[in-house]
Amino acid sequence: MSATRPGHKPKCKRCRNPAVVQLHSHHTAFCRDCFLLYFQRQVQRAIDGERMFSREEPVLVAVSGGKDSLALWDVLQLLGYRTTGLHLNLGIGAYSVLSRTKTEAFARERGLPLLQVDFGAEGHAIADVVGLTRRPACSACGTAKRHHFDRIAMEHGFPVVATGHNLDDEAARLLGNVLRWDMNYLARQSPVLAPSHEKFARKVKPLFRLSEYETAVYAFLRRIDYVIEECPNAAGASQLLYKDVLQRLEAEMPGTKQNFVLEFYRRARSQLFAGNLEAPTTCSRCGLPSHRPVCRFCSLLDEVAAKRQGVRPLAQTSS
Ligand code: Q46
Ligand code: ZN
Repeated sequence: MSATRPGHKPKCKRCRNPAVVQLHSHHTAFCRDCFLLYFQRQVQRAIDGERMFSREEPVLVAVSGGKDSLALWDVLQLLGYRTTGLHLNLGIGAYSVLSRTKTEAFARERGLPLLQVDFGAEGHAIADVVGLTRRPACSACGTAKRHHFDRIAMEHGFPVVATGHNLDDEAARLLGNVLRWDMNYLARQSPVLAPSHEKFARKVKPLFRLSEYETAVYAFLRRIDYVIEECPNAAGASQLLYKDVLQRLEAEMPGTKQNFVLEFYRRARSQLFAGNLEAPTTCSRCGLPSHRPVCRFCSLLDEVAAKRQGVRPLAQTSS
């Protein structure tokens, strides 16, 4: 962090009014209005620079009720895009109840359309799946989320699904992938995942240039009421450790996270993986994209059904 002289009140770099936020990684400071403008411009730059979507395309925004996804929905609306929210009620106790309440209130207050999927009603509440299969919660949750993003996008005619992943999420994910040298995941880590299958929506991350701190400031300044509590399953997740390590590096060397992620996208990724992505085929059960004959989600449902009946699953779940 850069030191501020005692009694020195930072000024907005744009308009010279008193600043309310300092961004050390950009060596700058902004007042409220100029920060909101900066935030919008960063999102617009991400959308245009990565050709995420056009103004004509309807965008399905995955909204959890947390600050990032609600900030994303808010800024896309302000920028004039055609958005519909998609909330997945994961079935993780009080956390899911609160997440749904905040998401519904956000949509209602702004008159925005919201689609919902209830994992409990679909027979795979995450708490039940974990209890039955002993799978790590986040692995089951991620599999089910990806399935429903594609299913809802396809059923409702959305060519693109936007998620609220920010720079810190991308940096933590990149660090994890590099530490394991997971070439498959590295190849798929991108601000835009283009459809490689007719039933595969384009996945985009318009907040990838903005840090978690910046989205928190945006949500605060825009008075967005979001779920502050983390998912109880996030505690102890390696992602949090990676974020902590990266934050310590960032504190000593502002701009580290930005360089790490943006240079990976700008230079390293294309050189390492040009044309190397294996296209998925089709799951024989649900008809959605899959890299195996029966997709991970259908295998998960098999496993849950088998455990409920006390028999072995038909499709193996490991790949
Ligand atoms: S919601 Fe699901 Fe996260 Fe909770 S169970 Fe893990 S993946 S931590 S973004
Ligand atoms: Zn399937």
